[in-house]
Amino acid sequence: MTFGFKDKKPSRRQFLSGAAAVGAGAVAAGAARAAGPDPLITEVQDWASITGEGVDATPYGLPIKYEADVVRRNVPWLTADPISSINFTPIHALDGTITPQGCAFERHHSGAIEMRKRDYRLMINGLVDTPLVFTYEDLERFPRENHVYFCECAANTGMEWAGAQLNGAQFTHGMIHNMEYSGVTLRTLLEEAGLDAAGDLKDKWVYVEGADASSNGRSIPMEKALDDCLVAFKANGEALRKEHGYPVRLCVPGWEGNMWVKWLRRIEVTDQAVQSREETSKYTDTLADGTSRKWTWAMDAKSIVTSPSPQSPIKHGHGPLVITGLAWSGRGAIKRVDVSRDGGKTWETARLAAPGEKMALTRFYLDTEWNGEEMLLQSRAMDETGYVQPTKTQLREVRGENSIYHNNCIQTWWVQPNGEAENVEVS
Ligand SMILES: Nc1nc2c(c(=O)[nH]1)N[C@H]1C(S)=C(S)[C@@H](COP(=O)(O)O)O[C@H]1N2
Ligand SMILES: [Mo]
Repeated sequence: MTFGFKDKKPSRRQFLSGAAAVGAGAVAAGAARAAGPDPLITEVQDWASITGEGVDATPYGLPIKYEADVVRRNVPWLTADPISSINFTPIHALDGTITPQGCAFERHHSGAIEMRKRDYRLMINGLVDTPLVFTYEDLERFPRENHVYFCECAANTGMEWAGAQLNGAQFTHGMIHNMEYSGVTLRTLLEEAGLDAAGDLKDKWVYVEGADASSNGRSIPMEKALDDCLVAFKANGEALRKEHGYPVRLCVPGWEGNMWVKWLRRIEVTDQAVQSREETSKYTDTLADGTSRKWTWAMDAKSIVTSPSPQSPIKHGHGPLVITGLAWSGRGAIKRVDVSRDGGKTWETARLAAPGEKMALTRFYLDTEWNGEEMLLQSRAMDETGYVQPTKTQLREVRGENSIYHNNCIQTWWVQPNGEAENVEVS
């Protein structure tokens, strides 16, 4: 049985009461004051006249059709082909901190592959006492941990170096997601293989590699591998989606997304970095003098106002306004977020929805008033190391304009009197 509501066109009467409600909102804290009978209240609606769908209509639920625009989006001109490409999380439309897998950005170098759990093998080799191969079931028998971590592609905001470019938080800052992962620590698996053969662990590395055609491979210092890396097989409580590396991916908390190898197939203990393509010619920042920064793994503290923003304009009238956004740091927990409405001249400290957690997204709110004045909206994150998110000018002074990766500068949205917002740059 199918069941659908007719899309209701507002009657003239509704329109009038709706308009009156906007006026009332200006004085009465956003609550609509009754200005006449509202047919949505006084008339029996379709949804109260017939029954809804039964329990088995949707064995695995999808978002309601009215939210169909809250989806990942790609910018076709950025890459030559969608197989080796990226799309963006609709951060302008989400709230809280957890990213649903269904709209979490994807970055593939050779497309998202489909692998059965029974075909999954994970090899540990190199400088270990006993080279080992694990099946998926083997991994499930080690002690498990749960952690919420953000994963940010180093290229996030990379198009904005030269000037304001893409009009929406989804496109400027949407190469990020934040999920609760369940899995086994990399340390547990390395210790199972035994590290005596590696000798002094201080100068040792692990090389991690994916099973897809790109074999996306990265060298990770042993210290990080033994600290907090997680071999994950669940995200937000359910199996990883194929886009995110089903059945097993690596989480490298706080470090650039490229190191979070999906479809993880091999971990090799080595006595030097492999200097793979992904850690030399790619994911490296060229400075103004043509030299490159070496090993830029951690994602520096960053924040973004997700609403209001170009894709999330102010549609209500004057009066109460909730300004909200996200902050994160690859070097620890977020301690404070400030919001400016005048392009960085004055700042107000925002309310953190919950105390910042290490290497995870933090939601901030500024509960304020807006009466149609123009705003140059910015946010500025501070993390527990004392680091303060830089302005674009400060970042350019140090890094020049040849970079793509690791752009964590303060973003500006110009909010106009009609509530619409635009990506602009203030120096
Ligand atoms: N095997 C494999 N792992 C990979 C990639 C890939 O193409 N293949 N892309 C990397 C890059 S560049 C990023 S930013 C993250 C993106 O993870 P996501 O697709 O789950 O968002 O995965 C990383 N791991
Ligand atoms: Mo990436």
